[in-house]
Amino acid sequence: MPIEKKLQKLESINPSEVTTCESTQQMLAKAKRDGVQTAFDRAAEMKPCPIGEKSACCKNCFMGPCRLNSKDPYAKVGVCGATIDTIQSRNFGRMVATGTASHTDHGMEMLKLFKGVVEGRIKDYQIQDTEKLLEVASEMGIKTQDREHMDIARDLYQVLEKTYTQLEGEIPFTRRAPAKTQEMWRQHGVVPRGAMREIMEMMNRTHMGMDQDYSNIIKQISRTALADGWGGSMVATEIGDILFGTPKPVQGEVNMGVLKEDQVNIIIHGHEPNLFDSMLVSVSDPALIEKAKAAGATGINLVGMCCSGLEMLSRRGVPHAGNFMSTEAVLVTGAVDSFVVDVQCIKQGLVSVADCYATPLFTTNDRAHIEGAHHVEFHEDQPRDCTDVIVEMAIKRFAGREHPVVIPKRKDTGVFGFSHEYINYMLGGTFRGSYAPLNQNIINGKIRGVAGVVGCTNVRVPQDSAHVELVKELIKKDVLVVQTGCAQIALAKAGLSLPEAAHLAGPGLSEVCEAVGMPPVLGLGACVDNTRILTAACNMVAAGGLGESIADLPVAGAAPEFMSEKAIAIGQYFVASGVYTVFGVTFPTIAGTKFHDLLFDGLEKQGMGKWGFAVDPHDMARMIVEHIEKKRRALGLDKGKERVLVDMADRRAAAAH
Ligand code: NFS
Repeated sequence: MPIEKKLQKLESINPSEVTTCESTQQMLAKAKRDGVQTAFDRAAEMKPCPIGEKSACCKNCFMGPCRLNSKDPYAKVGVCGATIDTIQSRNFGRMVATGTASHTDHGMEMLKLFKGVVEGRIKDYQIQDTEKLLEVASEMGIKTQDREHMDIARDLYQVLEKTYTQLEGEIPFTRRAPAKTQEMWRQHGVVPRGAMREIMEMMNRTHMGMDQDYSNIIKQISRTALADGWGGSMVATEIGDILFGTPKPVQGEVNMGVLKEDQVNIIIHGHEPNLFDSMLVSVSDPALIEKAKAAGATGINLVGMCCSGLEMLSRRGVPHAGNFMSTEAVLVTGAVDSFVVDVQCIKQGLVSVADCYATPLFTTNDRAHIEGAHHVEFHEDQPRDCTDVIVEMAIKRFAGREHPVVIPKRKDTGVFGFSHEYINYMLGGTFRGSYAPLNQNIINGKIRGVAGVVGCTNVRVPQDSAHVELVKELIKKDVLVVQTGCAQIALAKAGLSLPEAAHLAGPGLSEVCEAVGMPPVLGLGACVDNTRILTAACNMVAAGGLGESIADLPVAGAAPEFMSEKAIAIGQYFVASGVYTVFGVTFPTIAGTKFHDLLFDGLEKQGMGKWGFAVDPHDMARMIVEHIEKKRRALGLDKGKERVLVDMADRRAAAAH
């Protein structure tokens, strides 16, 4: 479609008001000149429905939909008699079921690939991290001594398959949690069986006429979410590490300035590392590089976006062009010669933007076609049948580039790839990997606690602003920040993913960062890698001195710009695991209702974590710091100064002798 035909009557958005990402601002201004519409324009025209926003609408049967939109949420009930608490909890449960389905389905695809590799059917991928294979296998009770790696891997497959299919009992990774956390789960009957079973039951219990007591529905909500965090997502991370390598710190470049005018630019956006890994092979093929040169390019430039990009930024240092709210804007550069997607977080609006700049948009996964996109299906047993075609099409588009190319200059550097294994090594040293030094620094108060700041960016918040403000505030208060997902790119663009950013932290945290040579903000990978935070929390409990369960730790989580149902599932598995979790933007319950109070208070009384909500990142930081201090007091750490503890300097001095 010619650009002139594109929307004439755009609601006038001011780029600097809707995003703090300079490159995105520049591209939105260009999009306006080009007459191209993006999600930012559509959001200005689309007011969120206030009833749906608060989950006060039930459309689970056709006697309705029923809207409980009176001032007093208890003034009305649905046609069947469903109360506001039933309606909100059912809606919340379905969001958690959907988010869990997304992560567990992704994890299952990784496991299917692993199966193909260990059975020898898939030849293009190998086990790249045998150390991790052995670790996870022995953790799962599989004998590893004097055995072939492939035999061990086959047994591991059998065990991990239960994450999905187990009809009774407890899924394998739940035994990773501290004993006291597991006990608390058992007491509430929320230890998950296989994810398929839990999602199925969640959907059934939210059907008309089923579970109609919010205090019972919440149990299935927690159980389903735990099947995500300690199930599907954890499998995706662990199998990803075994097949593609466990991340170690690597320097990488982020922002739109990673695109190159004189090269064939290919962007990969989505979630599954297999597609990206095979694309890396294709773009390194000398024959294809030759073809690109024959077309006048100096080379082929492969770049990631969103979680796919984070998988490869953390593992291989592949450049990253931006997060969720920049995916349309990057096409406006005119520099993208192929835009390739697989699953999740892919806006349908990308098709028309790509169309405006004659960029071919490829869908590659049978689970996610988009009307109007080119579908070239990716199969793991013949990956290059897909990836080579994409490279060839990109070269063709480069040769015939018909739009002027405008690439924002901004490019930032950061250090990424802090797996929980590496944190162990980094803080504990080569021969004595341990979380003890982290715990010691928390106990002595140099680090007050740890906060996970994660999740999406959302058009309803000036892009990146809440992430950056919140993280700056937290590190200033000596809270170590760990990150995953799109949040991580927001901070990398702000320059906080470098060890040099240590001076922005409070005196205690900056001292530790300088001693270790680490940034005050540690990027742990994609969104499924939130499970690295769970595992790190388990290690902190195991290292001692910070209580017996995850709920005892001085830690908290936040998703200040969330937008997806996956984020709700993640939030709930953190809460059910014992973590105070604060969301921004909006929250799908009505304050003052019984279900809302259960999420924001009652669950903590049951030994879990609880939800928090604040729009302003400074409020959010204050709530998190208060919570961390509350946990420190409960652990008796407020008297910390009198204790004699070994700090990093002492450890170094001791090591030198
Ligand atoms: Ni996670 Fe949000 Fe999507 Fe990744 Fe980005 S938007 S919930 S961070 S790409 S999943």
